[in-house]
Amino acid sequence: EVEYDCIVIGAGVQGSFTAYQLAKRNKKTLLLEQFVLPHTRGSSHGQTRIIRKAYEQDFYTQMMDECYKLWSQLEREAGVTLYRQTGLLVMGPEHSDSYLLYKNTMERNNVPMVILTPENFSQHIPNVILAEGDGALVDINAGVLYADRALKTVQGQFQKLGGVIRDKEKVTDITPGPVVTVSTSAGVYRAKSLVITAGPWANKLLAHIGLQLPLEVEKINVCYWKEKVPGTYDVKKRFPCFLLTEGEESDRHIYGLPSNEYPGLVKICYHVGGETDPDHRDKQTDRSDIGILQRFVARCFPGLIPEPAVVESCMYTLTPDSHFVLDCHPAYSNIVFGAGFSGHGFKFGPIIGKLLCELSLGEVPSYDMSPFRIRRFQGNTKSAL
Ligand code: PYC
Repeated sequence: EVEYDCIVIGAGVQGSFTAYQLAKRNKKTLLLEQFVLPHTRGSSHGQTRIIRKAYEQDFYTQMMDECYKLWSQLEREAGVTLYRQTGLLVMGPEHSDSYLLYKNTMERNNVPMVILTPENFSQHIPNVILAEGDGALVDINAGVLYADRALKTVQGQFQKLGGVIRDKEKVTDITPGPVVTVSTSAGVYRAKSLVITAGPWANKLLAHIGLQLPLEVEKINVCYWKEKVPGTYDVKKRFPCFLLTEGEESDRHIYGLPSNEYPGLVKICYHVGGETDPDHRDKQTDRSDIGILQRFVARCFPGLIPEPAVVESCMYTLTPDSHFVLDCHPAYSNIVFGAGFSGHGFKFGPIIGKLLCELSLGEVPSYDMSPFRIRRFQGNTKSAL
């Protein structure tokens, strides 16, 4: 007997939104999670993430249009606040390829923005030093997503729609076929289709169905920096999130969020970590980024103590080009997977959920999927972030 229309493996942000979308379409759905929920072992925990339309590629900017609407639909449905507008400050060498790609993509797609000049910068963004030669612009509607709350909300809505979540059940085997059988540490389940959204465990799961993707798992140090005067960089004062665009120097892979989750502490992180095995991540701690961050904070954020006050960790699963993987198994079209969100996938959760739901139902997806298909790995790749 087939008990479910669909089984989703992995209850992080992408799996939870996929399960929710399936339940909205009246599909009987089981969402499996290997750990007790909520947990901090994957890539969807923590209180905040950045939401933005500022991107180098049109396809991400365009997907975010609908995605903002889906976030606010979920807020209305559940009666909670998940997004707070702060703006996103983008800084980078004014004539560099990466900075110009952000600026041009935003202009081309009519993303509301303000371009700052070295003369008016400190009026708009007090207590930040703009590096010599850097351009600066603000993606006005960008802001903060309340990540833990968002995950809890979408899982709650899924359950309200009749969806079943089973946590603390590790998948031990997958048998493909017109009916897919999934064995876990606690039971055996059968469904017409399967979605795998296992974050850093993607390749461990995909091995059961004979697939391996070019993914690298990294452990990122999530650093919080103390304000000398509490409130200087606070979300309540609309201090923006920020990111530095790509460039020659190693300190370009930096991003930050205003003080919010921990009052008086600003999150500023380096977007590159050390390679890790998600099952042994506690053993591996690469702190070579901390010095880069300290020098950046000392130079550009005079209102912060240049020593991290709290360091947490988060896992990134990177593809060679930093673009997501959203695709079907080449031999079994009823097995779909989302992986390799490369440290920038959280904000896309609602639209990824919709796309994986469409793929698993055999429908034509709402967006051009060519940037996300696995066949691109057969050719050359280029970085996205
Ligand atoms: O995608 O905006 C983003 C982001 C910020 C930090 C990590 N990812």
